[in-house]
Amino acid sequence: MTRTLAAPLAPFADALPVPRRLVAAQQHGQLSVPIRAGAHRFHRDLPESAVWGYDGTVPGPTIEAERGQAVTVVWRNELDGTLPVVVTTAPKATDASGVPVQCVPGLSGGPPDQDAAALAGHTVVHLHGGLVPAPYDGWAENLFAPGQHAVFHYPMDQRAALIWYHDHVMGVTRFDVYAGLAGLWIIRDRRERELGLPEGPPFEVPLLIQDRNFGLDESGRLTGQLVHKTDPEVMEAFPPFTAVNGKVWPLLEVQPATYRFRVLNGSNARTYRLVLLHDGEPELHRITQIGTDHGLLRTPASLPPDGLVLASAERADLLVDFSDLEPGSELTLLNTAAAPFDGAPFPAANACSAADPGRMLPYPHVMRFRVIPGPVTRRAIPGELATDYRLPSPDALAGAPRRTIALVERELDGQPNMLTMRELVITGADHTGPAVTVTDGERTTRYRAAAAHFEDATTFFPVLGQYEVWQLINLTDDTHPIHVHLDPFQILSRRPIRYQIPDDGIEDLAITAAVTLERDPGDELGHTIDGNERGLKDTVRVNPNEITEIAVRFTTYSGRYMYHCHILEHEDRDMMRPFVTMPAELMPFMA
Ligand SMILES: [Cu+2]
Repeated sequence: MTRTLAAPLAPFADALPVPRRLVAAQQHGQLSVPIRAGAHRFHRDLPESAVWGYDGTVPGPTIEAERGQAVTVVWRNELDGTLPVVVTTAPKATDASGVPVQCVPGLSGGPPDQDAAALAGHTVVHLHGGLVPAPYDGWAENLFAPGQHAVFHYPMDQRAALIWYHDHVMGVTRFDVYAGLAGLWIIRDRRERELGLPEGPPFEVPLLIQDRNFGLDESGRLTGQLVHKTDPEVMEAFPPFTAVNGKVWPLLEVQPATYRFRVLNGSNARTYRLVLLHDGEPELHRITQIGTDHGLLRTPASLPPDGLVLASAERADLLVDFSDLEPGSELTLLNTAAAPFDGAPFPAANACSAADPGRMLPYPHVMRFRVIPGPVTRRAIPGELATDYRLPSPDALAGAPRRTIALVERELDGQPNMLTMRELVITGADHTGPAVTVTDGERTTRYRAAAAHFEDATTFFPVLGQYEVWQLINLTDDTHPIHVHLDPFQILSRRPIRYQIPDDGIEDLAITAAVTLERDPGDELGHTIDGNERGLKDTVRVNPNEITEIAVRFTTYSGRYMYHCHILEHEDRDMMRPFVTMPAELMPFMA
């Protein structure tokens, strides 16, 4: 296996673009965003790519809102033509030289998917991380066609955070987001301003990270054509080129100052583990994490020693100190996470040698920072950040409803495996059919599957105002970022498990598995909750050989929402389920 692949594009050649800011207060909270086909250049040496974008741009404009000031957006679908992405499954997983086909540009002999080529621009917009009434949450089946529009009201009655908006169409979210339909949304509030955090340019910079692949012409030159390529063994797309704010491997000139980076992994499937290198050595001490998915942590957190892990849809609010660096100093942000990500450790000290085409990480580059002359401004980091939340006490959770979800992989003949979920309910000893058993010391709990597919009947009816504990059991070999719409949650625990699944044990509802709360002998994961995860989250990584428990409380809005894996290829292949939040007074009347 080749250890390195020559990059067909020069790294760190383009300046990092910053998406246009759309400040809601300047428009009296009334925004109108056209959704359009456009052209976008992902790298100075690439021809323009046809894209779909909010306002025709990739990424869309960054919408900035104030807590407590509602924003209305008219999302106007002006898409014309068909999906500007060539979708293909290559006939083989590796090329003649043994390199995974997903690491190289072009179609690798795969036929263009004709159904994808025929997709017209039906869309629906989801504000990920938004505390939003159900009619405006972007239900995956409530589409608006080209020429139609949707008027969505966002109360913005939630704490300051970096959230984001993106397409959420049933079955094709992976193509629509890949075509460009994603943008950032920042909510600001008084607490952040009290802390004197950088706000706006030049010291607050959003970084939206997404991997992309492109076509090749007959002479082997890169075209700008966006290509979504999978292979017979890997159903997720792991494109080789990392774009930040729409540029492949960009460069940002920084003053010798403290910067605030608002980071989002907006990739379809790839998880990043980010390491900052200076002269070949990791310098993670320059980075302090102050916020996560739903805003400020209680106290600043160091990054985990291996680097900052962000799965699809996870966010990080970072302060990075460049103040001691001489002009001309260069620091490089690298990714050390191979794909598909399974949580396996990789020491930051080895980041220089993280390239691994065999594990679909041909180019670890993400971006580079170059220090330019300027006033030295170093910002003290407050010791206390948020004071408005705490982990629910054991008392508060004692009577909480518990819900159990198994993440499973179903093998299918002649097509890639399907990653789905099973909602499990406790069953009595008299239940004789297939069951999932979970053994914790002396106690064994038996479950049967109550739902397997998105369109199966709803089984989750959380009551507003009441804490619930959701238990996610991972019976697959990969890490899944599970996203719950509406209110944020907190991670309670990650516990190692070993399990056995008999042959053909994963059927629709006839699912059989024996889970034991013990470490598997081959398991090298820490199953820790990192300091930077001890905040308000809306997406949690559930690692292999692990049960992850979260505490969630829906507070404000009743209605039909979704939870799902945020690997878009999984979400589109049915790793998504509904839930309905209800006011307590209505529960006695539910049939
Ligand atoms: Cu998944």
